[in-house]
Amino acid sequence: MKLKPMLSLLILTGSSFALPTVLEVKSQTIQVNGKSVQLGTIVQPDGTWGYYPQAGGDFDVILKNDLAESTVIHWHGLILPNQLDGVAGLTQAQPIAPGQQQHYKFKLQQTGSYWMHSHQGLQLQTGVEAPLIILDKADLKQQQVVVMFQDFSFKTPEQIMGELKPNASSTMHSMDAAPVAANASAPKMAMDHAQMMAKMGAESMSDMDMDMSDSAEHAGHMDMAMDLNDVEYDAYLTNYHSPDQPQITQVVAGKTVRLRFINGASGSNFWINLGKLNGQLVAVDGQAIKPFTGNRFELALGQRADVLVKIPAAGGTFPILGQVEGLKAQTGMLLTTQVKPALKAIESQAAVVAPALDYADELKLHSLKALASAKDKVNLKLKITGDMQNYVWQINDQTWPNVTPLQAKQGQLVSMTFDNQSMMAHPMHLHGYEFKVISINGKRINGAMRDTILVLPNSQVTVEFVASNPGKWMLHCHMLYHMGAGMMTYLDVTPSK
Ligand SMILES: [Cu+2]
Repeated sequence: MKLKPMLSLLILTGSSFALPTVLEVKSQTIQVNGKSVQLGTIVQPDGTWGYYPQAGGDFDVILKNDLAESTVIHWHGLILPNQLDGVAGLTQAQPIAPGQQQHYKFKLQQTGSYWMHSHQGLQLQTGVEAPLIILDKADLKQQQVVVMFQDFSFKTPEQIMGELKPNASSTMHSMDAAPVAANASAPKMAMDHAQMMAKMGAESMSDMDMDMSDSAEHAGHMDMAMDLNDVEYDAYLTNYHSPDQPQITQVVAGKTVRLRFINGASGSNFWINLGKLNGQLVAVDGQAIKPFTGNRFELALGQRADVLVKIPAAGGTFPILGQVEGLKAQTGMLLTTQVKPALKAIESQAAVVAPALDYADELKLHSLKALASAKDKVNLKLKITGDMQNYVWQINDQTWPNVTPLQAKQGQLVSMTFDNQSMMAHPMHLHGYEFKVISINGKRINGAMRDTILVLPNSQVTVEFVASNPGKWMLHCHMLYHMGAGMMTYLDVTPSK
C-alpha cells in the first residue's frame, strides 16, 4: 500500500467532468511487532489511501468490495443523503457482497477532516478505514499530513468480544443477553473505575492546563488501566505503522504543516502529544474553532483534530505521538527535515501513564459557527447505562436492535442530552449531522461543532442541531465493543410536508 502523507494538491484542479474516484476495500499485509499480519484498508487503484475531494464539488465514489466478506462503508461526519450513509439494515437493505460495488454521489456541503470506516459488525477492528479529507483552496498553502491512530490485536474482533462478553453469540447485535436492570451490580470493575474516577476527577478537572509529564500522581494510577480500556491491545499503530517502523514524512524547516489527526481506533482514546513542538488546534471533527495553542490535545474515538505546527528553522526530526489514556503505550510518526534521520523509531512506552480524558479541552473549544435557528424545539434524552459483568451497554434501557427510535421533525431544533449513568466514558456519534456542544454538566458553553462527543462517566452533555436532513440516522457509542453489545439506536427525522 502506498501512503500519500503529503496530499496530492493536483486534485484541486480537477474539472467537474471528472470520473468517479474508485475506492477499493481490500486486504493488505503489514508488519506489527515484527510479524506479518493481514489488515483491511480502503485505497484508490494507484495506492492512495482514502479520498480527498475538493470542497464545493461532488462526492463521487465507486466503492468496490475486494474483501472475501461483505462490507459497508460509512462516511463518518459527512452531511449526505440518508440512503448513502452506509448502514446495512437501516439506510440500505444489504451490505456490499464480495466482488460487488456501489456508487455514491452527492454535493459536498463541508470542508475539513472526516473519516471513512466499515460499519459492518466488528470489521472496523480489522483496519477497514481511511482518511476522508475535504480540501479547500486555503489548504494549498500548507503541507497536509494525515495522522490516524489505530489499535491492533493479534486476536480476531470476535475473540475479543467473546472475552468481554462470555455469553455472546458470534454475531454482532445479537439479542441473546437476558434483560438487565439499569446499573445492575457489576461489582469489581465498575467499583474500581468509580473509585479511580473519583480520585482522578478532582485533580484533572481542576487543572485546566494539565501537564501529564509533571504529575507523578498519574504514574501511581497503573491499576486504572484495565478500567479505562476494556481491551488489552498488542500494538497501537499510526497510519498502519507500528512504533518500531513508523511513517517518516519529509517536512520543510520554517514551514507550517497541517496535521490532520483521526482517532481510527476501535477501543482506545488518545492524547495527542506533539513532543518538542507546540501546535495550534484549529478544527475539531472537521469544524473550525477559535484556535488555541498547546502541546497535548484530547482525541476520543471517532474524533478528528486539525493542528498546525511550525517546523523550527533549525530543522530536525520531530515525533508526533498518540498516547492511550490510562496507559504508557503510545504510537506515532516522525516529521523530519533530514534526508537520513538519525531517529527511526517511536518509543512504544511513554515515561508515565496518561490520565483519563476529561472535559478540560472540550470546555476550551468554541465554534466559529452559530447554530441555525428554528421555530420549533424538541428535547431528547439519552440515558446511558452499562452492566460491565454481562457486558451490556444501553441507551434508554434498550439494546440494539430492539430499540424505539428517537423522533424529530424536519426543521425542528433538536436538543439532545446524553446522561451517562455508567462508569465508563462513551464517545457518542450521530450520523449525518453536525451538532453544537452547548452544555457540560449544566454549565452553558459556546462549544464546538462536532459529530462525536465524549461523554464522561456520571456526567451530562447537551448538544443542539437543526434537524434539516430527513432520514434514519444512527446514534451510537463509537467504542466498537459497546456498540457491538447494543449501545446503538437511531434518530428518525421525518420530512416536513
Ligand atoms: Cu461506550
